[in-house]
Amino acid sequence: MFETLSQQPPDKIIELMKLYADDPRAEKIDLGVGVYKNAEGVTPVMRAIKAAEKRLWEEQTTKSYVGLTGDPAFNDAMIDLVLGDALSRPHVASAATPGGTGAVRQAFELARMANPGLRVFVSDPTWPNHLSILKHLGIETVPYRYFDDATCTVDSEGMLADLERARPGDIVLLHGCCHNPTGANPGAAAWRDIVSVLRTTGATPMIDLAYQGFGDGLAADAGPTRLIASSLPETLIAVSCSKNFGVYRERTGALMAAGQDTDRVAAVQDNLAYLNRQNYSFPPDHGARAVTMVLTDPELRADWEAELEEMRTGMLHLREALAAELRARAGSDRFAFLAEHRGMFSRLGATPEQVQRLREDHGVYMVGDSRMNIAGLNEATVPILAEAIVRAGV
Ligand code: PLP
Ligand code: TYF
Repeated sequence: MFETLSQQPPDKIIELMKLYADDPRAEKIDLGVGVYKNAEGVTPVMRAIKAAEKRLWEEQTTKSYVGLTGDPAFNDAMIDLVLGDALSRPHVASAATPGGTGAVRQAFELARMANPGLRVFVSDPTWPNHLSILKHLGIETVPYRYFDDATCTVDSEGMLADLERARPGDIVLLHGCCHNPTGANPGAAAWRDIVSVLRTTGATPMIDLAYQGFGDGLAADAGPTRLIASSLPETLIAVSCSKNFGVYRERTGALMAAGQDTDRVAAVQDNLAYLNRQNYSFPPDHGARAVTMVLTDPELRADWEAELEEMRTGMLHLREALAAELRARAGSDRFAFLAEHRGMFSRLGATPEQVQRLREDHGVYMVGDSRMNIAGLNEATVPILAEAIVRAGV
């Protein structure tokens, strides 16, 4: 029967990882896949996670099943991290999922169960896996304008005009902070306008929150999510712990549904358990348990927040350094947006040919749409990259 299967389109980011690994040049620079790296190019196990895992190893007496929506303490701790005081607990349903991707997938399935004819509005561009999962599920997507290529900022006017076309029963997918792949994010006023458009159209917001703490800080990065969830009748939130806890391969995340009507929230909670059961029954627990310990133990939490803050400010310094090097070498301010973007990524605005030239002539690896992972840089490689960008004619 397998003769009926055809080749699937490859994941461009994972393909680039292989290309980079096969390049023998010592001076190559990896700005491809979105994993955080320190100045030595290492993706570390965060200190607090390491301590929590040690404690888990010492104290854990069973690995028996937990529950279909995961450990209640994990869901409580994550709701507190993401939503703070924006909503009280009865207003939020939550289930642990295998990573943020698992949460995204479950959110789309839940929305499709609620409205089989739904459309999902996605930013142009968005994380390629959003589109690929939606296509796999047979859900119609509607792109909305997002990125202004000329200024490398959010095209708020275009975005709001396109979102006005959403209807009740549609989902509007938003990146809660640190937009992937552009690095450009709506400002406070634009977020308020987005809330107004969502309110008038009656569409349901779904927020993908994969980088809380990587942009302007833990609370600031959750601000738009809190505003939306407290202002509108229903909000879906897909949360990833991969980046901000550095637990990528443990597959740790949560899908939350916030709602003003607590009876409906209870019905959603039941459906989240149902969906987990259909897809993988019990979600992974190890990463979730370590995250819970970090969030609820004051010492571990303080250490985690301190390390996360070092990561965040380190990336901001790299942004500023790169923008300054480019200002000096290009003799213009046209790369100033790099210091304004937030999170791990920035879209440089290079053509596919320039991206190829950067890779082949200079050993600089970025995704084909010219998305760079800023965390792939260090003090020594910033001027090298700036020189390569100018030489490649960007
Ligand atoms: N959403 C976005 C926008 C991402 O960039 C990622 C990145 O990895 C994820 C979701 C989910 O990540 P994971 O499934 O590794 O938690
Ligand atoms: O965008 C990124 O690079 C990260 C990591 O199929 C990633 O989100 C890349 C590809 C993929 C899953 C995660």
